[in-house]
Amino acid sequence: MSLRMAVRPFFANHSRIWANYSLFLSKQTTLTHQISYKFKLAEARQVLCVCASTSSAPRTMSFEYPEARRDETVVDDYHGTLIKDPYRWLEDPDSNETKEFIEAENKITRPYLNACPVKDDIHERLTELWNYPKYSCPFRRGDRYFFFKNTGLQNQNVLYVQDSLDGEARVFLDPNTLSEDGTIALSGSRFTEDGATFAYGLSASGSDWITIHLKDVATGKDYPEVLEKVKFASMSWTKDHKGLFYSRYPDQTGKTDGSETEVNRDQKLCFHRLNTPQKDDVIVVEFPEEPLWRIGAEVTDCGKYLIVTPVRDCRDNLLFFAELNDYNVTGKLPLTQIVHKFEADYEYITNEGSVCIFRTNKNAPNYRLIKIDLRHPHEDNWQTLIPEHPTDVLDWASAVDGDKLVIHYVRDVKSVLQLHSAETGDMIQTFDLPVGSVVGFSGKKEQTEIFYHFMSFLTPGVIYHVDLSKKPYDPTVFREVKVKGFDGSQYEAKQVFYSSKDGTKVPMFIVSKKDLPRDGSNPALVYGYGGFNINIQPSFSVTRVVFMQHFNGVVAIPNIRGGGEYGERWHNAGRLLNKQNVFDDFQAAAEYLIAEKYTKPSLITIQGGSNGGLLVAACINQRPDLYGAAIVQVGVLDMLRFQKFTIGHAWTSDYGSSDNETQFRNLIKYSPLHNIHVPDDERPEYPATLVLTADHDDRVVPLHSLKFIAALQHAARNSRQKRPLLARVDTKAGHGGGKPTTKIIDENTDILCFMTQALGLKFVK
Ligand code: X98
Repeated sequence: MSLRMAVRPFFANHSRIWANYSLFLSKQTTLTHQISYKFKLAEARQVLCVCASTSSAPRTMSFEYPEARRDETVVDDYHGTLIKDPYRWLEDPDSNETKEFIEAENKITRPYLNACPVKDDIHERLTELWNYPKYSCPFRRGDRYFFFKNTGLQNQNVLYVQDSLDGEARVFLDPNTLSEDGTIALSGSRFTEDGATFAYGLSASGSDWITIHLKDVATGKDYPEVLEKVKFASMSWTKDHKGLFYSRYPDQTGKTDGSETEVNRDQKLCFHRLNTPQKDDVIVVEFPEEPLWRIGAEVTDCGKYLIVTPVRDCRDNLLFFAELNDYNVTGKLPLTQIVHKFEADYEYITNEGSVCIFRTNKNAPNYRLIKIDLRHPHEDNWQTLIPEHPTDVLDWASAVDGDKLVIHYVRDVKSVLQLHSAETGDMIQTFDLPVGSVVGFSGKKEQTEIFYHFMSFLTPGVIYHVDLSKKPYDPTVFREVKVKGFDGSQYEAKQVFYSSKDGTKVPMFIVSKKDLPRDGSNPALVYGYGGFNINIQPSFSVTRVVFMQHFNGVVAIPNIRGGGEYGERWHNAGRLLNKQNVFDDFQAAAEYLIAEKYTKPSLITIQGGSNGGLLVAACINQRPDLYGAAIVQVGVLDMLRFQKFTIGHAWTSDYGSSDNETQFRNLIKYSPLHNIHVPDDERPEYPATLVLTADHDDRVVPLHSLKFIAALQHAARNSRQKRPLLARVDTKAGHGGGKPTTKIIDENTDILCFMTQALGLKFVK
């Protein structure tokens, strides 16, 4: 699985999109929060905060922050600098003290959100608009077609099967039947090439842990075995359709339900034979000297090789292959190493005989396709098939119709889709697209048709079909979804390029109703991510529609550095010692919106999740004057200790690590937890801030949010801070992937209510 798939399930507003639509970009593998300590409530200073009515005149409401115990004795020595960590105790998710802190936080947040006078209107409108059918691209496996559909408000998408494209669709797998509350989700799946067997991952409560189940497609019955301890898994079937390569972690003591914080180490690549117990599985690849590596693997299209791609962090992989002479795999596979250094990405696309096509950014920051002959794999023999484009990023490639490749480029953040020859690399044709994103694709080398799924800010979804057996290759609309109550013609989406602090031009999408006044009176929601080579392309979001339609809101999405919008250079310009550029770009976006009179500081909400949560939290520390409200979702907020929990160690490729002195000196400058100020005469108060996390977030463990809110509220307590600083801690939920629709709607209702309350917004019916 590629990393760019892996992160996608997070995004609050994008999570459904990726869950619904992006399952097929990478051959169906899923794409894309003791009472020894006392709450001294009586001692806590009363905080006055703004509570909105349906008019824009604010009302006030008072509440008290829980006082979290500060343990001043916890002090770490980082290269000679002593740093206190008074809320270290919040790192234990199981202690009563932590549980009581969470309860106390929810206890002040819930009444504040529930007091929003238009809460029911917001919830009702979100629910109404959400209730439209969502489809994935259909895809053929064996003699059957499959597709995912959500009728509108179903908690989880349902997988359907049909004998032909216009045949009757029957439910194949309905995850909604697996739990009462929709908290069991499908997470990763793979059919055998003949379509006879379906391997599928199930995750509970939003955790990254999955169990793999195997279903006989003809009968719909599951095989008896269940594969456990699986996380960050590649799944790839042998071409006899009986053996599955997958990665798993060793048994570990303690919980593995996603509420634990232990580092994930010692992943192994295993081989499972269908209809046998997991205990008989064999380890085929392991790197015992490298406990933090994850091991990706893919059986080649011809079935003769296994491509093995170990990853140390969140960029660059090594490259090995093994010959699969027969599929009687009984132990370690003899590997031939092709790439010896972590210095670039290599992603297998397809092969003909021993010649494989890879997508790589080696000597090509915008990516290129290369051919490697496994008989002579030395780099000197590699050939470029499609050279790096000077401006467009080669985002993904997929083999279709025998000798062709569908290539997805990102050009100035918009999708470009092309058909190329796999022999020569030459372009055959471009599939014209409006401004927007290709969010799903299906097609195979042995098939003569493709489907692709287009989406944009104002287009909920169009699926196109192209028959490659007939020239000209004209796309036809296979399916188009409409959202009742949403008329795209009343809105406009544009892209601007603004100057950041150092003069860098940064693209930004701005979406709003047409003809909004440009007098600084509109509320604005500015969303950013800025990391890990990830692109934030246009997508349809019901929550944003509600904000635009009922609050006359302006949605702004700056494509700040750290992302992959302009390839590896854009990523490099926003990582490690360059991370401050990411925050500068985001701040410059807000300044642009103010200068251009879209909005004003007191009406700006900034929002981001995960790495984007870090972004938002760093920005409220650095420029509290620039924003009225901040939504910090599942953020990485303790930059000195993130590497010590679950998969955090993998993020050092973007953040560096406090273990390294130079990197420590950089991290301490922006780490949200370590840069909180007491608002006083010189330092402005914080924007109203809502910090969101969940009990089964094992990607960014909740302790980040808990320590941050405790420290923020401590700073506010004896200060001129008036605006609310609150935390919302969800249960039976994780980083975002697989979140049931009811929970997504509830969360987005709370976010819009928080903004309404904190900024004194008016809901226009
Ligand atoms: C990760 O941490 C990616 C973690 N991750 C993997 C691999 N597979 C995954 C599958 C599902 C979910 C996460 C996965 O590393 C994997 C497996 C084998 C080989 C290679 C990869 N990411 C970062 C993240 O979530 C951003 C990019 C993906 N962050 C949260 C960064 C900061 C906050």
